[in-house]
Amino acid sequence: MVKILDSTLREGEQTPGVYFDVHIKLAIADMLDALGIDIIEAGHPLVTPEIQHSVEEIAKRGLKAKIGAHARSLKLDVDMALSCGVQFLGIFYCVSDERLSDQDKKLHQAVDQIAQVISYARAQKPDLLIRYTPEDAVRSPFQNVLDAATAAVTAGADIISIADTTGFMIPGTPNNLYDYVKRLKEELGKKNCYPQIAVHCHNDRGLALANALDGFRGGAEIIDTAVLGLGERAGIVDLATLLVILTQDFKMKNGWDLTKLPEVYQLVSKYSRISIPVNYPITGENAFTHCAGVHTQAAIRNPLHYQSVQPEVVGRKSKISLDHMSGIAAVKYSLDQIGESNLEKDFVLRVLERVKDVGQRGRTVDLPELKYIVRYLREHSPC
Ligand code: HCA
Ligand code: CU
Repeated sequence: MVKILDSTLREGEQTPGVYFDVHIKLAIADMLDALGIDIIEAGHPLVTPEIQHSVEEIAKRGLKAKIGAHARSLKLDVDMALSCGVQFLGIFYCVSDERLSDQDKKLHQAVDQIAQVISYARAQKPDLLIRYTPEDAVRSPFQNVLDAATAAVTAGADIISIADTTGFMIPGTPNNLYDYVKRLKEELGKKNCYPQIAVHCHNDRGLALANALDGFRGGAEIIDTAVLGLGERAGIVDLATLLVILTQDFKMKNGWDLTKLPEVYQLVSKYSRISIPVNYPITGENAFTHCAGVHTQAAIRNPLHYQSVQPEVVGRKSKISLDHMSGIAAVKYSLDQIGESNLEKDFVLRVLERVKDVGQRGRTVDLPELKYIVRYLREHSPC
Protein backbone atom coordinates (compact mmCIF):
# COMPACT_ATOMS: atom_id res chain seq x y z
CA MET A 1 0.00 0.00 0.00
CA VAL A 2 1.50 3.31 -1.06
CA LYS A 3 1.85 6.04 1.56
CA ILE A 4 1.99 9.80 1.17
CA LEU A 5 4.56 11.92 2.91
CA ASP A 6 3.44 15.50 2.66
CA SER A 7 6.18 18.09 2.92
CA THR A 8 4.19 21.32 2.49
CA LEU A 9 5.42 22.47 5.89
CA ARG A 10 9.09 21.63 5.23
CA GLU A 11 9.86 21.61 1.47
CA GLY A 12 6.85 23.86 0.79
CA GLU A 13 8.12 26.48 3.20
CA GLN A 14 11.38 26.53 1.23
CA THR A 15 9.44 28.27 -1.57
CA PRO A 16 10.95 31.76 -1.75
CA GLY A 17 8.97 34.16 0.45
CA VAL A 18 6.71 31.54 2.01
CA TYR A 19 6.32 31.45 5.77
CA PHE A 20 3.47 29.90 7.70
CA ASP A 21 2.81 31.16 11.25
CA VAL A 22 2.57 28.45 13.85
CA HIS A 23 -1.25 28.69 14.08
CA ILE A 24 -1.50 28.31 10.28
CA LYS A 25 0.90 25.36 10.37
CA LEU A 26 -1.30 23.66 12.95
CA ALA A 27 -4.38 24.25 10.80
CA ILE A 28 -2.61 22.83 7.74
CA ALA A 29 -1.37 19.81 9.72
CA ASP A 30 -4.90 19.15 11.02
CA MET A 31 -6.31 19.28 7.50
CA LEU A 32 -3.61 17.01 6.09
CA ASP A 33 -4.35 14.60 8.91
CA ALA A 34 -8.09 14.68 8.24
CA LEU A 35 -7.28 13.95 4.60
CA GLY A 36 -5.47 10.80 5.72
CA ILE A 37 -1.86 11.72 4.98
CA ASP A 38 0.50 9.11 6.45
CA ILE A 39 3.53 11.22 7.29
CA ILE A 40 3.66 14.99 7.73
CA GLU A 41 7.15 16.42 7.40
CA ALA A 42 6.77 19.39 9.71
CA GLY A 43 10.08 21.20 9.30
CA HIS A 44 13.81 21.28 9.98
CA PRO A 45 13.92 22.39 13.63
CA LEU A 46 17.49 23.66 13.51
CA VAL A 47 16.66 26.30 10.90
CA THR A 48 14.88 28.77 13.24
CA PRO A 49 13.45 28.70 16.78
CA GLU A 50 10.01 29.33 15.21
CA ILE A 51 10.29 26.18 13.10
CA GLN A 52 11.47 24.23 16.13
CA HIS A 53 8.44 25.47 18.09
CA SER A 54 6.03 24.59 15.26
CA VAL A 55 7.42 21.08 14.92
CA GLU A 56 7.02 20.59 18.69
CA GLU A 57 3.45 21.88 18.61
CA ILE A 58 2.47 19.68 15.67
CA ALA A 59 4.15 16.63 17.19
CA LYS A 60 2.24 16.91 20.45
CA ARG A 61 -1.12 17.23 18.73
CA GLY A 62 -1.87 13.52 18.78
CA LEU A 63 -2.62 13.34 15.06
CA LYS A 64 -3.02 10.00 13.28
CA ALA A 65 -0.24 10.93 10.86
CA LYS A 66 3.34 10.41 11.91
CA ILE A 67 4.96 13.79 12.43
CA GLY A 68 8.46 14.17 11.08
CA ALA A 69 11.46 16.45 11.30
CA HIS A 70 14.21 16.99 8.76
CA ALA A 71 17.84 16.79 9.83
CA ARG A 72 21.31 16.92 8.36
CA SER A 73 23.46 13.93 9.15
CA LEU A 74 24.67 15.55 12.38
CA LYS A 75 24.05 14.65 16.01
CA LEU A 76 23.18 18.30 16.67
CA ASP A 77 20.27 18.19 14.21
CA VAL A 78 19.11 14.79 15.44
CA ASP A 79 19.09 15.91 19.09
CA MET A 80 17.06 18.96 18.27
CA ALA A 81 14.62 16.99 16.12
CA LEU A 82 14.13 14.37 18.83
CA SER A 83 13.65 17.03 21.50
CA CYS A 84 10.61 18.15 19.47
CA GLY A 85 9.00 14.75 20.12
CA VAL A 86 8.72 13.61 16.49
CA GLN A 87 7.92 10.05 15.44
CA PHE A 88 9.72 10.31 12.11
CA LEU A 89 13.20 11.58 11.31
CA GLY A 90 14.48 12.31 7.81
CA ILE A 91 18.27 12.47 7.59
CA PHE A 92 19.88 13.65 4.37
CA TYR A 93 23.44 13.54 3.10
CA CYS A 94 24.55 13.84 -0.52
CA VAL A 95 27.08 11.28 -1.70
CA SER A 96 27.73 12.58 -5.22
CA ASP A 97 31.44 12.74 -6.06
CA GLU A 98 31.20 16.51 -6.57
CA ARG A 99 29.64 17.20 -3.17
CA LEU A 100 32.06 14.85 -1.41
CA SER A 101 35.09 16.51 -2.98
CA ASP A 102 33.64 19.97 -2.16
CA GLN A 103 33.65 18.89 1.48
CA ASP A 104 37.01 17.16 1.21
CA LYS A 105 35.43 13.88 2.21
CA LYS A 106 36.03 10.36 1.00
CA LEU A 107 32.94 8.22 0.41
CA HIS A 108 33.80 5.89 3.32
CA GLN A 109 34.00 8.87 5.70
CA ALA A 110 30.58 10.10 4.61
CA VAL A 111 29.13 6.60 4.89
CA ASP A 112 30.56 6.23 8.42
CA GLN A 113 29.07 9.54 9.45
CA ILE A 114 25.65 8.61 8.05
CA ALA A 115 25.73 5.21 9.81
CA GLN A 116 26.85 6.70 13.12
CA VAL A 117 24.18 9.38 13.17
CA ILE A 118 21.47 6.85 12.27
CA SER A 119 22.63 4.37 14.96
CA TYR A 120 22.63 7.24 17.43
CA ALA A 121 19.08 8.26 16.49
CA ARG A 122 17.91 4.63 16.64
CA ALA A 123 19.43 4.22 20.11
CA GLN A 124 17.69 7.35 21.37
CA LYS A 125 14.25 6.26 20.21
CA PRO A 126 13.76 2.61 19.25
CA ASP A 127 10.33 3.14 17.68
CA LEU A 128 11.42 6.14 15.60
CA LEU A 129 10.75 5.83 11.86
CA ILE A 130 14.06 6.79 10.24
CA ARG A 131 14.57 7.77 6.63
CA TYR A 132 17.90 8.28 4.97
CA THR A 133 17.98 10.38 1.79
CA PRO A 134 21.01 10.48 -0.46
CA GLU A 135 20.24 13.97 -1.76
CA ASP A 136 20.58 14.18 -5.56
CA ALA A 137 20.61 10.38 -5.52
CA VAL A 138 19.78 10.04 -9.19
CA ARG A 139 22.78 12.06 -10.41
CA SER A 140 25.18 10.44 -7.92
CA PRO A 141 27.19 7.32 -8.79
CA PHE A 142 24.86 4.38 -8.17
CA GLN A 143 27.53 2.56 -6.17
CA ASN A 144 27.89 5.53 -3.78
CA VAL A 145 24.12 5.56 -3.20
CA LEU A 146 24.06 1.81 -2.71
CA ASP A 147 26.94 1.90 -0.19
CA ALA A 148 25.38 4.75 1.78
CA ALA A 149 21.89 3.18 1.68
CA THR A 150 23.20 -0.21 2.79
CA ALA A 151 25.09 1.34 5.70
CA ALA A 152 22.06 3.43 6.63
CA VAL A 153 19.72 0.42 6.69
CA THR A 154 22.24 -1.67 8.61
CA ALA A 155 22.50 1.17 11.16
CA GLY A 156 18.71 1.26 11.58
CA ALA A 157 17.11 3.28 8.77
CA ASP A 158 13.60 2.08 7.81
CA ILE A 159 13.23 4.08 4.61
CA ILE A 160 15.58 5.05 1.79
CA SER A 161 14.35 8.01 -0.20
CA ILE A 162 15.46 8.43 -3.77
CA ALA A 163 15.72 12.17 -4.22
CA ASP A 164 15.50 13.64 -7.68
CA THR A 165 16.64 16.89 -6.12
CA THR A 166 17.00 18.77 -9.42
CA GLY A 167 14.08 17.29 -11.37
CA PHE A 168 16.49 15.51 -13.68
CA MET A 169 14.72 12.25 -14.49
CA ILE A 170 12.58 11.65 -17.60
CA PRO A 171 10.25 8.63 -17.85
CA GLY A 172 11.01 6.33 -20.75
CA THR A 173 14.65 7.42 -21.08
CA PRO A 174 17.72 5.77 -19.53
CA ASN A 175 17.30 8.24 -16.63
CA ASN A 176 14.02 6.96 -15.33
CA LEU A 177 12.81 6.32 -11.80
CA TYR A 178 11.01 3.07 -12.63
CA ASP A 179 14.29 1.31 -13.40
CA TYR A 180 16.12 3.15 -10.63
CA VAL A 181 13.73 1.98 -7.91
CA LYS A 182 13.74 -1.58 -9.21
CA ARG A 183 17.52 -1.70 -9.41
CA LEU A 184 18.06 -0.19 -5.96
CA LYS A 185 15.59 -2.63 -4.39
CA GLU A 186 17.26 -5.56 -6.12
CA GLU A 187 20.77 -4.52 -5.12
CA LEU A 188 19.74 -3.81 -1.53
CA GLY A 189 17.99 -7.18 -1.42
CA LYS A 190 21.25 -8.89 -2.37
CA LYS A 191 22.66 -7.37 0.82
CA ASN A 192 19.68 -8.52 2.86
CA CYS A 193 18.41 -4.96 3.20
CA TYR A 194 14.68 -4.42 2.66
CA PRO A 195 13.88 -0.80 3.50
CA GLN A 196 10.75 0.95 2.29
CA ILE A 197 11.61 3.04 -0.75
CA ALA A 198 10.40 6.62 -1.02
CA VAL A 199 10.61 8.96 -4.01
CA HIS A 200 11.10 12.70 -3.72
CA CYS A 201 10.66 14.29 -7.14
CA HIS A 202 11.31 17.91 -8.07
CA ASN A 203 9.48 19.58 -10.91
CA ASP A 204 12.27 21.41 -12.75
CA ARG A 205 11.27 19.79 -16.05
CA GLY A 206 7.56 19.68 -15.22
CA LEU A 207 7.87 15.91 -14.75
CA ALA A 208 7.72 15.53 -10.96
CA LEU A 209 4.35 13.78 -11.02
CA ALA A 210 5.24 11.58 -13.99
CA ASN A 211 8.49 10.57 -12.30
CA ALA A 212 6.78 9.87 -8.99
CA LEU A 213 4.29 7.57 -10.75
CA ASP A 214 7.18 5.91 -12.57
CA GLY A 215 8.91 5.31 -9.23
CA PHE A 216 5.67 4.02 -7.73
CA ARG A 217 5.26 1.54 -10.59
CA GLY A 218 8.85 0.50 -10.02
CA GLY A 219 8.03 -0.40 -6.41
CA ALA A 220 8.28 2.79 -4.31
CA GLU A 221 6.08 2.60 -1.22
CA ILE A 222 6.16 6.26 -0.20
CA ILE A 223 5.69 9.35 -2.37
CA ASP A 224 6.59 12.88 -1.23
CA THR A 225 4.17 15.68 -2.08
CA ALA A 226 3.28 19.26 -1.27
CA VAL A 227 0.04 21.17 -1.50
CA LEU A 228 0.18 23.19 -4.73
CA GLY A 229 3.46 21.39 -5.45
CA LEU A 230 5.26 24.02 -3.37
CA GLY A 231 9.00 23.71 -2.79
CA GLU A 232 12.41 24.88 -3.91
CA ARG A 233 12.46 26.34 -7.47
CA ALA A 234 9.63 24.68 -9.45
CA GLY A 235 8.60 22.66 -6.38
CA ILE A 236 7.72 18.98 -6.01
CA VAL A 237 4.78 16.66 -6.72
CA ASP A 238 1.33 18.22 -6.36
CA LEU A 239 -0.58 16.38 -3.63
CA ALA A 240 -4.07 16.63 -5.12
CA THR A 241 -3.19 15.45 -8.62
CA LEU A 242 -1.18 12.54 -7.29
CA LEU A 243 -3.96 11.42 -4.93
CA VAL A 244 -6.58 11.55 -7.67
CA ILE A 245 -4.44 9.44 -10.01
CA LEU A 246 -3.53 6.94 -7.28
CA THR A 247 -7.14 6.43 -6.25
CA GLN A 248 -8.93 6.74 -9.61
CA ASP A 249 -6.45 5.18 -12.00
CA PHE A 250 -4.32 2.89 -9.84
CA LYS A 251 -7.23 1.97 -7.52
CA MET A 252 -5.12 2.56 -4.42
CA LYS A 253 -7.03 2.92 -1.17
CA ASN A 254 -5.46 4.22 1.98
CA GLY A 255 -8.32 5.90 3.79
CA TRP A 256 -7.73 9.21 1.99
CA ASP A 257 -10.66 11.64 1.96
CA LEU A 258 -10.12 13.55 -1.25
CA THR A 259 -13.09 15.83 -0.66
CA LYS A 260 -10.93 17.60 1.93
CA LEU A 261 -8.43 18.70 -0.75
CA PRO A 262 -10.06 21.99 -1.87
CA GLU A 263 -10.11 23.30 1.71
CA VAL A 264 -6.43 22.69 2.38
CA TYR A 265 -5.52 24.16 -1.03
CA GLN A 266 -7.45 27.35 -0.26
CA LEU A 267 -5.74 27.65 3.10
CA VAL A 268 -2.22 27.03 1.79
CA SER A 269 -2.79 29.31 -1.17
CA LYS A 270 -4.08 32.12 1.06
CA TYR A 271 -1.23 32.03 3.56
CA SER A 272 1.57 31.28 1.10
CA ARG A 273 0.17 34.11 -1.02
CA ILE A 274 0.57 31.89 -4.06
CA SER A 275 -2.64 31.69 -6.03
CA ILE A 276 -3.82 28.42 -7.52
CA PRO A 277 -3.43 28.79 -11.30
CA VAL A 278 -6.92 28.73 -12.82
CA ASN A 279 -5.92 25.91 -15.17
CA TYR A 280 -4.25 23.81 -12.44
CA PRO A 281 -5.47 20.17 -12.52
CA ILE A 282 -7.99 19.13 -9.84
CA THR A 283 -7.89 22.28 -7.68
CA GLY A 284 -7.74 25.07 -10.30
CA GLU A 285 -10.86 27.21 -10.79
CA ASN A 286 -11.28 25.96 -14.39
CA ALA A 287 -10.34 22.32 -13.82
CA PHE A 288 -13.93 21.17 -14.36
CA THR A 289 -15.35 24.08 -16.36
CA HIS A 290 -16.51 23.65 -19.97
CA CYS A 291 -16.47 26.58 -22.31
CA ALA A 292 -16.63 26.20 -26.09
CA GLY A 293 -20.06 25.69 -27.67
CA VAL A 294 -19.40 22.16 -28.92
CA HIS A 295 -17.97 21.14 -25.55
CA THR A 296 -20.73 22.60 -23.44
CA GLN A 297 -23.45 21.15 -25.66
CA ALA A 298 -21.98 17.67 -25.22
CA ALA A 299 -21.01 18.11 -21.56
CA ILE A 300 -24.52 19.22 -20.63
CA ARG A 301 -25.81 15.89 -21.94
CA ASN A 302 -23.00 13.94 -20.33
CA PRO A 303 -19.93 15.52 -18.68
CA LEU A 304 -17.93 12.36 -19.43
CA HIS A 305 -17.72 13.43 -23.08
CA TYR A 306 -15.16 16.02 -22.03
CA GLN A 307 -14.00 14.83 -18.59
CA SER A 308 -11.86 11.87 -17.63
CA VAL A 309 -11.63 12.93 -13.98
CA GLN A 310 -14.85 13.31 -12.03
CA PRO A 311 -15.04 16.53 -9.99
CA GLU A 312 -17.24 14.84 -7.34
CA VAL A 313 -14.19 12.80 -6.29
CA VAL A 314 -12.77 15.96 -4.73
CA GLY A 315 -16.15 17.39 -3.74
CA ARG A 316 -16.40 19.72 -6.75
CA LYS A 317 -18.91 20.04 -9.60
CA SER A 318 -18.68 20.49 -13.37
CA LYS A 319 -19.40 24.01 -14.51
CA ILE A 320 -20.36 25.72 -17.74
CA SER A 321 -18.74 29.03 -18.45
CA LEU A 322 -20.42 31.72 -20.54
CA ASP A 323 -18.28 33.88 -22.80
CA HIS A 324 -17.61 34.60 -26.47
CA MET A 325 -17.21 30.83 -27.10
CA SER A 326 -20.70 30.02 -25.83
CA GLY A 327 -23.50 28.55 -27.91
CA ILE A 328 -27.23 28.39 -27.43
CA ALA A 329 -27.07 25.18 -25.36
CA ALA A 330 -24.85 26.75 -22.69
CA VAL A 331 -27.06 29.83 -22.48
CA LYS A 332 -30.25 27.77 -22.18
CA TYR A 333 -28.66 25.58 -19.54
CA SER A 334 -27.58 28.61 -17.52
CA LEU A 335 -30.97 30.29 -17.94
CA ASP A 336 -32.53 27.14 -16.49
CA GLN A 337 -30.30 27.51 -13.48
CA ILE A 338 -31.57 31.02 -12.77
CA GLY A 339 -35.20 29.90 -13.15
CA GLU A 340 -35.66 31.32 -16.67
CA SER A 341 -36.60 28.16 -18.52
CA ASN A 342 -39.51 29.37 -20.60
CA LEU A 343 -38.08 32.18 -22.66
CA GLU A 344 -38.86 32.68 -26.34
CA LYS A 345 -36.18 31.52 -28.75
CA ASP A 346 -35.61 35.08 -30.01
CA PHE A 347 -35.08 36.29 -26.49
CA VAL A 348 -32.57 33.53 -25.77
CA LEU A 349 -30.69 34.52 -28.93
CA ARG A 350 -30.51 38.10 -27.69
CA VAL A 351 -29.12 36.84 -24.39
CA LEU A 352 -26.53 34.84 -26.32
CA GLU A 353 -25.56 37.91 -28.32
CA ARG A 354 -25.01 39.89 -25.08
CA VAL A 355 -23.03 37.02 -23.54
CA LYS A 356 -20.74 36.88 -26.56
CA ASP A 357 -20.38 40.64 -26.49
CA VAL A 358 -19.24 40.58 -22.84
CA GLY A 359 -17.00 37.58 -23.56
CA GLN A 360 -15.27 39.46 -26.36
CA ARG A 361 -14.18 41.98 -23.80
CA GLY A 362 -12.33 39.23 -21.94
CA ARG A 363 -14.84 38.36 -19.24
CA THR A 364 -17.09 35.43 -18.43
CA VAL A 365 -20.73 35.96 -17.50
CA ASP A 366 -21.62 34.38 -14.18
CA LEU A 367 -25.16 33.55 -13.10
CA PRO A 368 -25.82 36.80 -11.20
CA GLU A 369 -24.72 38.79 -14.28
CA LEU A 370 -26.91 36.60 -16.48
CA LYS A 371 -29.90 37.73 -14.36
CA TYR A 372 -28.95 41.37 -15.00
CA ILE A 373 -28.74 40.70 -18.72
CA VAL A 374 -32.18 39.10 -18.74
CA ARG A 375 -33.65 42.03 -16.80
CA TYR A 376 -32.00 44.57 -19.10
CA LEU A 377 -33.25 42.85 -22.22
CA ARG A 378 -36.78 42.64 -20.81
CA GLU A 379 -36.72 46.34 -20.12
CA HIS A 380 -35.28 47.10 -23.55
CA SER A 381 -37.30 45.04 -26.00
CA PRO A 382 -36.27 45.68 -29.64
CA CYS A 383 -39.69 46.92 -30.80
C1 HCA B 1 16.63 19.80 0.85
C2 HCA B 1 16.80 18.89 -0.34
C3 HCA B 1 15.77 17.80 -0.43
C4 HCA B 1 15.92 16.75 0.65
C5 HCA B 1 14.98 15.60 0.53
C6 HCA B 1 15.00 14.65 1.70
C7 HCA B 1 15.95 17.19 -1.84
O1 HCA B 1 15.85 20.76 0.75
O2 HCA B 1 17.24 19.59 1.87
O3 HCA B 1 15.63 14.92 2.70
O4 HCA B 1 14.35 13.60 1.60
O5 HCA B 1 15.19 17.54 -2.73
O6 HCA B 1 16.89 16.43 -2.01
O7 HCA B 1 14.46 18.37 -0.36
CU1 CU C 1 13.42 18.54 -2.16
